[in-house]
Amino acid sequence: MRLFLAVDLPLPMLQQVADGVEELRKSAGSGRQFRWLGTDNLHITLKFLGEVEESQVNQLSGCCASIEWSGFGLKLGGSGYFPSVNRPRVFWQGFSAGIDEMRGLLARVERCAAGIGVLKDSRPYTPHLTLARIKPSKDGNAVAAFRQIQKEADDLLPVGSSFPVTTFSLYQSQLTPAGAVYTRLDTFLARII
Ligand code: 2AM
Repeated sequence: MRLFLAVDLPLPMLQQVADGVEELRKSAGSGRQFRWLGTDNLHITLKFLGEVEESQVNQLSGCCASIEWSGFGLKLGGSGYFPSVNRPRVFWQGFSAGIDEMRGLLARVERCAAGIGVLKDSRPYTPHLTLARIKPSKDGNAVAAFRQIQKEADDLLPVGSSFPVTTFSLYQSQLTPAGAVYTRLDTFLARII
């Protein structure tokens, strides 16, 4: 099974982000290059696990449930592109507070999951909310358009809004011709909220 761990936005905040994304979808025009994500696919990935044997899912869940962590706040920040505005593949909204706490939570997950063969990511973790995936293009004018979308996003999205993180979830990702379908399999609560 293809699995990942993610933190979800509380519903009112998710709706605000989704409303902003809807405006950006319109503003990007026919949006040939941007594939905007809908509310069902907006989440903050904590760790992409990839293919995990079905027999290991219970162990993985047990491990995530056993982690001792305290709830914390995340504050939405500005938007940006991975890997860069010149070669963008992902358009995201970042965070201006709570990043170290997300990293701390990931470190705890990785410490526990190492016992069942889940490897640590070698790249530093940058928490983000993917808003759109971008098809590569050779259009020389695209960079200006990407910058413009970013500027608009920072006006349309709830930048500066905070919300509490008190749970994270284990998701299954199924790749279908119509796009990825994510199904929540389990949810893990902070010990101290
Ligand atoms: P994202 O956090 O930028 O959205 C499920 O596929 C989730 O895991 C996605 O939200 C995705 O990126 C994240 N992810 C991280 N690494 C991935 C990889 N190598 N392949 C697929 N998804 C990955």
